Amino acid sequence: MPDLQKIQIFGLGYIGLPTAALIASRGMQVIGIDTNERVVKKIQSGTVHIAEPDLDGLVQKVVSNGSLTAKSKAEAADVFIIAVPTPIDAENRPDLTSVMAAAETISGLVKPGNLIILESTSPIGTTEKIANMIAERRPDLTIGNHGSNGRNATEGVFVAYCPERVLPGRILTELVNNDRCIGGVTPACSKRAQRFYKTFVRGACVATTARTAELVKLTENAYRDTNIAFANELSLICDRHDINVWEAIDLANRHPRVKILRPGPGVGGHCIAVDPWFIIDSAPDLARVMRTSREVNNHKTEVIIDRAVALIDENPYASVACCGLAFKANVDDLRESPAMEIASHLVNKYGSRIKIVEPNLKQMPLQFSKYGAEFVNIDDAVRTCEIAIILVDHDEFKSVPLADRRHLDVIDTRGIWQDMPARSQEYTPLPAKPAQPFVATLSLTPNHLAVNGVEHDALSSDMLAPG
Ligand code: SAJ
Repeated sequence: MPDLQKIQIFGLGYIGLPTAALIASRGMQVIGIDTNERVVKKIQSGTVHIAEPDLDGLVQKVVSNGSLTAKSKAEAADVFIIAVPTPIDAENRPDLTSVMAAAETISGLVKPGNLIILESTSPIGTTEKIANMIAERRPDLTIGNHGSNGRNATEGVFVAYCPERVLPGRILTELVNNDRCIGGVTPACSKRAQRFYKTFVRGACVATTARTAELVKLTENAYRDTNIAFANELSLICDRHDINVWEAIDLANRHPRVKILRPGPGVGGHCIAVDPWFIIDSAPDLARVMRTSREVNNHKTEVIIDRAVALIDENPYASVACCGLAFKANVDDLRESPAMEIASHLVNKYGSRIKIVEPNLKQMPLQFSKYGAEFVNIDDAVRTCEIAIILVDHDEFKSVPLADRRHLDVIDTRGIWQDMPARSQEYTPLPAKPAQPFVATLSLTPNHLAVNGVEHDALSSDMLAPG
């Protein structure tokens, strides 16, 4: 495709770098732009600054064959992709500084026929904002269509939103195989962007409007956040009633239309813990479930901190292993990680009593060593500690044999060591609030079950069999 040969990607992070490497591996010339000099140097040397399966080998290959180059300064290209961070500020409002800075740079370089794609998670209306900015800065260009004048028509500039939806840990596979949702600011923009994505995406590339695509991206993550909040809320309710939440969820999930997610120490990562705020900010009076879900998930982290503090205070001579810092299993990403928040709290309070285990990092964050915490591997942690707090379900933790950890008092926020003896079960039941008593009169005969006089179907031996 001669008009889409030189691709420039702004932002070489968790999405930009894998995308750049993948496109480069398909024979296009790719330039990656990053404002961080250290990142640029690292990629120039063919190495990577993030842990993601198979990314190191791919980057090494495309840098050494010259198809991917990392730079600090942008230049002309056929396609510009913006994959820079869109954080939230202290009031949970989207901060578009990096996106608009990239758009500003592009507005100085763009030529007729070029395609500009926003991939960063963004509030509704951002892609149109970029198109408007380019139209303002460059009155010589039309947006999303052809200029007039018949045979001498000049092509316009095409602007589209195409969110990434890849799962960290599976990025290179999902970049190719996931369906993409492509929202142009005009139908011609969607078409041009579709044509581009089809050169390296095997999934369907479905066209829509820019605003719809922006909302779809946010919706996917808000949906997941809400479902995790349900699991986290359920875990607290189970604790109050002294019911094993993992067992309750496994049993409920045997219903063909129920699929409860896993509770944990809260929700982390740069996406799910952040994106719902973009919707809430856009419609604060309407987004009630989404806001509550965010609050429930954040509250779960505080509950775990309180439980850990109570257990450590009860055992004043115990050493404590904080197992995991990443925001989820088998990645090295600490962004918005509830495990980091919990470990930081415990390190600040208990200093050298805390041992940090994070198999995906070569060293622990500096702030931990300042307080005397030690960085150890999981084997040393279970051997030398009396308490373990499981914060992340890394494979390395799951495979510790029961015999090696039987002596530990455990708070297992991920439910990975459910075979522990009863004394170190995950949850200390929460104090119960006075509740309305529920009184049921049961009468059960081999073929009849009646609750408060209402007859139910006969119980079969299948229904009573253990799971
Ligand atoms: N988590 C739970 N319980 C669960 C599932 C997840 O507590 O049952 C927690 C994880 O431990 C983690 C957080 O949620 O702290 C998020 O992890 P995740 O694996 O659900 O998602 P991310 O943040 O790695 O990636 C998400 C994905 N979005 C959806 O699944 C809807 C991914 O497809 C997106 O591309 C990505 O956000 C993104 O970049 O937006």
